[in-house]
Amino acid sequence: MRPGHVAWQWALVFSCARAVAATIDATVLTSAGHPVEDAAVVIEPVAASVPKGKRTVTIEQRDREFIPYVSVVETGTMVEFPNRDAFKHHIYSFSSPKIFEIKLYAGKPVLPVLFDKPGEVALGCNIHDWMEAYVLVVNTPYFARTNAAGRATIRNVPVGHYRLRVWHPRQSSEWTLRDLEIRPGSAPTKLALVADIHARVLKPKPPVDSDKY
Ligand SMILES: [Cu+2]
Repeated sequence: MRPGHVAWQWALVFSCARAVAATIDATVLTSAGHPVEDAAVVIEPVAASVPKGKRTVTIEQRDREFIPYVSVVETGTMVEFPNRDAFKHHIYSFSSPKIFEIKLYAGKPVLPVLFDKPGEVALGCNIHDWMEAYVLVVNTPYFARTNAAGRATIRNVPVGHYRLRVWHPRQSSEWTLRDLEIRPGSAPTKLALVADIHARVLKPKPPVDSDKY
């Protein structure tokens, strides 16, 4: 095939993708109007299945905390848990979508953990009681996590019918749900989403002692 032909094909694919996909610009607020950080904004197709991406994401153990506090991953994602501290962690989950533990380890565990079922997974550490983090496993590649201003941007969402969900570890009620229709267009779809969510409360941790606990 001539090189010029290939270039033309790619140009066509690119322009089509631009025409039939949209950007969602969501802001999550409490009912009192405060921005919510670390909320998952998830857009699930109602009917069509979407091609699965193969990804690996990282949840660090640093300064005796999990970073980040909330991760959103597509079903089938591998998660690595590198320990950046100078002492050991022993992390676990008892949540049914993914029950596992990585016993006392330093550095990077040999194998990443496969999150192969959708649902909510709470992480803890046997050594450090205050360590907590959450993994939300979803059947869609269209999601984002809100920043400190409560904003999350999801790009390249194809035109179609979706269910939009907002989730947070400290929500008072069930998922916030809304139907969403994505139409062709270049301007971002702006959504203001109000959810019954309490801000994260950092659990107190003792100073590092001589045993590097
Ligand atoms: Cu720990």
